[in-house]
Formats: sequence, structure tokens, C-alpha cells
Amino acid sequence: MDRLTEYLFPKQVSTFAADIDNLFYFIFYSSIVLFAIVVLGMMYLAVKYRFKKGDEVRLTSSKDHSNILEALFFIVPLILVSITFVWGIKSYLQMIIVPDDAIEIKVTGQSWFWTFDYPDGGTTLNELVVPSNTPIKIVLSSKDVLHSFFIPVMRTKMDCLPNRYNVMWFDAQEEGVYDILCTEYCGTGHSQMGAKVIVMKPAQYEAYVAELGSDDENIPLDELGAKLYTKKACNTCHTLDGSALVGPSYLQTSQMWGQERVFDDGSSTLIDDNYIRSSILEPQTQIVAGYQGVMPTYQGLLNDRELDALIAFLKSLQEDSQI
Ligand code: HEC
Ligand SMILES: [Cu+2]
Repeated sequence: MDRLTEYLFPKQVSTFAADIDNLFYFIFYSSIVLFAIVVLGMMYLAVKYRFKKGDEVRLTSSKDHSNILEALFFIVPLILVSITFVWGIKSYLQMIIVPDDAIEIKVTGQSWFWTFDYPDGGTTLNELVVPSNTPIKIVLSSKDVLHSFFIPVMRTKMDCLPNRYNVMWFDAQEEGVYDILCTEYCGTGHSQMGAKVIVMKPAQYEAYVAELGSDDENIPLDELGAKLYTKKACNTCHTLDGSALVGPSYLQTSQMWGQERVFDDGSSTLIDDNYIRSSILEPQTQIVAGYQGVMPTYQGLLNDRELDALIAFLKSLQEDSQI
């Protein structure tokens, strides 16, 4: 059975994986047995009672009814279906009832990548890190269209919807790196929307998550800026492709570096680091002509390094466009 499981299915890693596979095998094998009985019986009877030379022509069978056979046709499927039902309900309840002591990780689907938010504040992209032998509660949502979060080795899958949370859970029994797939067609990038789940020993996981927060310290400024650009929702109002949204495109601002920015009160200033910094911290003091003063202040939400990073990212756009 184990060899067959390996051949047909990915590894069984979650606590309920074996149960779900066994239910599948039960339905699969009972279907094969029923199929064999019906089809072989039919072939046997067709041959046995075929028309032979010299037979007298009878239009109906001499047998018209058998209570035993009818009871059999009724009771056997009823038993099989009842077993499937009770087994199915039990497995289903096991999958939807999240243990109280589960670690909660927030998963956000977005065209076309996954973001994972850990209880202590860290974030990873396309890499879900979890401790082994610990229940993990996954709270799912989407930033845009429908996605579906599937971890084959855990035998669990759930849709991700915008404006709504869905929940699933699993408890991984074995350390390793396994696939995560999006199983809801979500646009051109759908097939690339894969991620990995990395199951670690609990102690390793603790260390990993503790590192996460300080991870931002180690990456180059412009990369951190690119991350913050989406993480702090700048992208909801500023595009990177030159088109104006609620605010001017980040690309346009970068291309106007060193040039004059005119404000709605007729005053103007040259675009430089200080101007960008004050645009982010005190957006209401200088409103770019042609735009509404709707940008929220990021005072207190960004530290100095993060401000530097957003500025470095802005400048890197200008360099890219000059190539
Ligand atoms: C709710 C929409 C909104 C969000 C979110 C937002 N902005 Fe703005 N931003 C605007 C608008 C509108 C303007 C133009 C009006 C003004 O100057 O306040 C603007 C102006 C700016 C400017 C000046 C641009 C120029 O060309 O003069 C910069 C720089 C800027 N935003 C950076 C950011 C950064 C960085 C973030 C994220 C940390 C952000 N914005 C988040 C709406 C937004
Ligand atoms: Cu998707």
C-alpha cells in the first residue's frame, strides 16, 4: 500500500493525509469491485444466454423478478455509500476544526505571488516557513481576483477571496521543502504562481521568525524600497509605469528628478531627496498641481532607513528608464 501511495500521490505529510488517501482508496477499490461484478456478470450472461441455432424464439425472459437480487442491489450500495458518508464527514470535520493552540499565519494571494505574514510581524514572499509537529492555522485572503491555496503533501486546499477570510489548517509531520500551487485560474501569471512550504524543526522555526524582522536591515536600500512600495500600499495610488493614478506615477517623479515641481498654490520647488522626504511625511503642505491632497501622512509609520529606501527605489526607476 505504501509503495502504491508513493506512486499515485505525493508524500503524506499532514496528520490527516493518510486518512484522506485511505478514503480515496476505499471509494476507488469498491468502485473497481462493483465495476468488475457488473461488467463481468453482464458479459457472462450475454454469452451464456446468447441465441443459438435451434433455440425457440422467446420475446421475454421466463424469470421476471428476484427479491433477493433486488435487495442485494439496494443494500450493498447503501452500505458502501453510508460508509463513505460517515468516513467523509469525519475527515471533513478533522480538516475544518482548527486546534486551539494553532499558530496563525496570514496568507495573501495577489496576481501572481503569495505573501505570508507571521504572528510576530515578519513577512515572507512565496516561502511559507512552518514548524513541524505543530498545528498551523492559515487565514487566507486575496488582494485582487480569486486564487486557491493548495499544498498537495498536506492534502488541503482552500480558495482565497478578496474582501473575505477563509481558514484552513494542517500539522506537518516531517521536515522538508514542499510545493504550494495556485489552483484557481487567475490570469496570465497563474502557472507561475507557485510557492514552497518549508517545514522546519520548531526550534529552527523560532530562530527563523526572530530573524525575519531584522531581515530588512540586510537587503540593499532600493530593494527594500521596492518592498515597502507595495507593503505600505504606495502602489494603490502611484504606478510604476508612468500613468497617473490617484497620485503622480513614481516613474514620472523619478524622471523629473532635479526639475521643477509646480504646486496648486502656484509655488514650486526642485525635486530632490528632501522634497520626496517631505512629500511622504507631510504630503498636505505641498499639493502637486492637478492632484487632490488625499495622500495620508506616513509620519510615524516609516523609520529613517525605510524613508531612505523609498527614495533610493524612486531613483533606481530613473536609472532603469535611462538604459
Ligand atoms: C491614498 C493615495 C496615496 C497613497 C496611499 C500614497 N500617496 Fe503619495 N501622493 C498621493 C497624491 C494624490 C499625491 C499628489 C498630491 C500631493 O502632492 O499630496 C501624492 C504625492 C506623492 C509624492 C510627490 C510626487 C511628485 O511627483 O511630486 C511622493 C514622492 C509620494 N506621493 C510618495 C508616496 C509614497 C512613498 C507612498 C507610500 C509610502 C505614497 N506616496 C502613498 C496619493 C497617495
Ligand atoms: Cu492565483
